Amino acid sequence: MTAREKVALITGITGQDGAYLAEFLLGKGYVVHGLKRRTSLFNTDRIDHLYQDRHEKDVRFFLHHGDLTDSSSLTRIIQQARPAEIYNLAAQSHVAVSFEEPEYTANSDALGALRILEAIRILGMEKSTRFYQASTSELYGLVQESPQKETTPFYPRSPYAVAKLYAYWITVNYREAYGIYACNGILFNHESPVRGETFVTRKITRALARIKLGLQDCLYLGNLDARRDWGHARDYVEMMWLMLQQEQPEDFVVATGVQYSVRDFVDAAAREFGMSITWKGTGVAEKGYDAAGRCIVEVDPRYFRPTEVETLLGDASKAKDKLGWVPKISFAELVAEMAREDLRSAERDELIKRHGYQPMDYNE
Ligand code: NDP
Ligand code: GDR
Repeated sequence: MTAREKVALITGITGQDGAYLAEFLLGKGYVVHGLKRRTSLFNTDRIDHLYQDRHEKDVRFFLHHGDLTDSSSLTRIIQQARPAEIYNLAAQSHVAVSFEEPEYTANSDALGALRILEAIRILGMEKSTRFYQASTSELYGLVQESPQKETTPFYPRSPYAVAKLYAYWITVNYREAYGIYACNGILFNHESPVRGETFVTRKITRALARIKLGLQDCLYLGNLDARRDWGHARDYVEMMWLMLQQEQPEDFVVATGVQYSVRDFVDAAAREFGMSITWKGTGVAEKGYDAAGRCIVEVDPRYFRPTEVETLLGDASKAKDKLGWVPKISFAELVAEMAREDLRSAERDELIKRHGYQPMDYNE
């Protein structure tokens, strides 16, 4: 089968990675089916530019209502779409939220993967469908060696990571037990201008843009010392696809091999806005001041997690050696792109405000 005729199903298509992957696969000539949840407000902002009216000719992009917690919808959609590749990106993906909704997180993130693998089996598609599982560097949690690679032992530190650990192993088990072409991409943190607004990078670029334009006074953060290996989502979705194009299914770490702290990210983003931050105090009393001496960053213990992942650093040598993959977008370019896009949207809000309308800010 040529790539032109290939059909893919993406769960989590309305999320950050789903949007980038859908665009990438459509660019390769795929027919793309996406699973989206029913929500009371539209949740398709990130993929609206890909939408095609069903009445158009040669439609290659289809959305279906479904949910990872609902086997019937998953089985039906797989039966209808008969995808050659399934990318399971859907998840309750927020680590802090998983402490508040541990059971739902397990249901969607752990059992969701099982439900899809069972659907493949029930429909007799073991030999015709390849499966990608969105695994995560959070599996390493309390790290046992650094940098982390495919053979590094796991030590999950949140209900999210524990649920993803189940999904990781059920993917390996269905590969070994039933011969399904199933792989785990162990992806380290990856960001973009469409990153969810409550993940730390986007929270920072969005807040600093608004502070610069006088729309907000202060950015409240949790652990400034946490260290992450941050890449760009555009680079990482390419690896998801590459992993499904091999002869044999395997698991891969996807990372940049460079690590920064949350504080470093704040400094880098501030520089993009022409601001500089002076840090004073330590621990919960640490604060960041701008050149005019105004406090614009404060630590709020509300954002601390019951068990934290202090440091993650990936070694993606296997991806480089076997698939020739290396990230193309640097940390500096990532921060610059996110800052630029958030400044644009803050400028829109500022214009609206200047003309007498006060938009509500529901985001934290
Ligand atoms: P997002 O949170 O941006 O997107 C998650 C997607 O899953 C959204 O489309 C969301 O729908 C959907 N979803 C959530 N719950 C359900 C459910 N019960 N049924 C169906 N759909 C559901 O995540 P990312 O795009 O950043 O991440 C993609 C995947 O990769 C996730 O599984 C995440 O855990 C994993 N991952 C992410 C990393 C990262 O740094 N971004 C790193 C490693 C792994 P809606 O839009 O309606 O909320
Ligand atoms: P993470 O991403 O937990 O690594 O999970 P997040 O951006 O939420 O946190 C990164 C680190 O920053 C610290 N932090 C804060 N985090 C948030 N969200 N808000 C804050 O105010 C804040 N202040 C400090 C956190 O404590 C943490 O140490 C992401 C998700 O995309 C997962 O789905 C994915 O599996 C992993 O990345 C790899």
